[in-house]
Amino acid sequence: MKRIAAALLFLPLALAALTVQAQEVTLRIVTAFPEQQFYNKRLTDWIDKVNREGKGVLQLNYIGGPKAIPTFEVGKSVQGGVVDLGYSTGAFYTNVMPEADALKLAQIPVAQQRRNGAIDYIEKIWNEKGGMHYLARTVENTPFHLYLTKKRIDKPDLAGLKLRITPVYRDFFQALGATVVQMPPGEVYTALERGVVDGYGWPIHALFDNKWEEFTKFRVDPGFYDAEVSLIANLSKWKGLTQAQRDYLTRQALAFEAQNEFWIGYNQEETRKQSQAGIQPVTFDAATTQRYLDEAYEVGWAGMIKLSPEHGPRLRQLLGR
Ligand code: 173
Repeated sequence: MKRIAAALLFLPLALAALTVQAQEVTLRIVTAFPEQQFYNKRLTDWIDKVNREGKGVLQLNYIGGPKAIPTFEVGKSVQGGVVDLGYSTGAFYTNVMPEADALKLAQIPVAQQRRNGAIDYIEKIWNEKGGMHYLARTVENTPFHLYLTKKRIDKPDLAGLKLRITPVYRDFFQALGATVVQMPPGEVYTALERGVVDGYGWPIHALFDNKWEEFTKFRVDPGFYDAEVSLIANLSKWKGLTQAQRDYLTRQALAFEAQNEFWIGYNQEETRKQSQAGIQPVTFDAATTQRYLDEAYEVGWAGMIKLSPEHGPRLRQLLGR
């Protein structure tokens, strides 16, 4: 009897300890970008802040990059719940759903996408087709470019060139006559070193993170599309969080998203570094430049609508200008 009474005495304490634990959840997060890439510095700074301010509510456990989960598997891993959160661009998880690659085609800022219903529509697709919750976009204001290792071009004709791509650039570079080969960022250095490719698609920034300037002679201007990198979450995990945990993560993710003007200055700096490294811009006359850009979006949307007749047209309305 005495023992039971003693046990009962401690029951509330034990239960209280359990509830406190139940209120703090730890989520596992991976990045699709190579370990040394600057994107991950911004990501881990954000994770540190989330962990500092989220004691007793929510903590993030940074698993790392492609050494843990290969770049093109991050989306699948989030979808299947192997990890709880992913940091990736949509082009890396078209194996989950083709619509993932549509975010690059946005011509309005993400803040406006939240107001005009684009993000609600994206959330619905990501839920239904990806088993994901779309948390936040943390890269925008960043065009992609074509970079060349040896041969200069004087018009937008890529015949005879073999280019490294991801789904971001496939339709456009092929439409201009290139031969394309897909590879994750982590394999590009070796491909350049071995002369396997004559160039590659990549944003205006983060070339130095990967030391590709060693093999890069030309950057074709103008840039096209808008690079997107986002935080995505496994949907069942998300739904299993408490309201307070969801609110906390949403607030932190939106604060991260609100920092995207950072890229404007950063990209100017990176462009300057490229010229210092001897990377020469290749430009076309005004009419050709306009045609180049128009073609990028035309074939980009045509490709998206072909892959997703169901969602492509609506995405174009919501994300276009
Ligand atoms: O080129 C790429 O690897 C790619 O598709 C991408 C997309 C967004 C940001 C950085 C790279």
